[in-house]
Amino acid sequence: MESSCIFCKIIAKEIPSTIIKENQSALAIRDIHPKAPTHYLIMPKMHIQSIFHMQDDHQMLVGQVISLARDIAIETEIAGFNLIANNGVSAGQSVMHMHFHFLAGANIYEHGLQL
Ligand code: DGP
Repeated sequence: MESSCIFCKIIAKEIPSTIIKENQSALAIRDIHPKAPTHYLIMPKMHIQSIFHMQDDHQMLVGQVISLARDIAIETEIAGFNLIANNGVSAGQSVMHMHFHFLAGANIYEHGLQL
């Protein structure tokens, strides 16, 4: 736990959030400023700043983050979803605790972005 990290405080239940689902290593909450009809944040419970800071022995942990996204998609019968991680301020990261934006219910490619 990083005492100055807002997501660590959410994980510790010191700050309220709407919890969607969790597993041993990961937590999914509703984004406070949703950008899609379904917008969740899926994060490791351990404080890792971003993918830049991921070490090889975090691979299982990050796998469990992605597994949580899969479980939510299957259990809620979502037809499709995007999983996006902003890494670094220049890529739009504002909360320095690794997280994936789980987006569903709208096509994120309707405004020019092409991947
Ligand atoms: P990013 O910009 O990729 O670091 O995304 C951070 C996201 O976190 C942004 O979509 C808003 C969300 N967020 C920030 N503070 C809180 C909070 O206190 N609670 C919740 N549920 N979401 C938050």
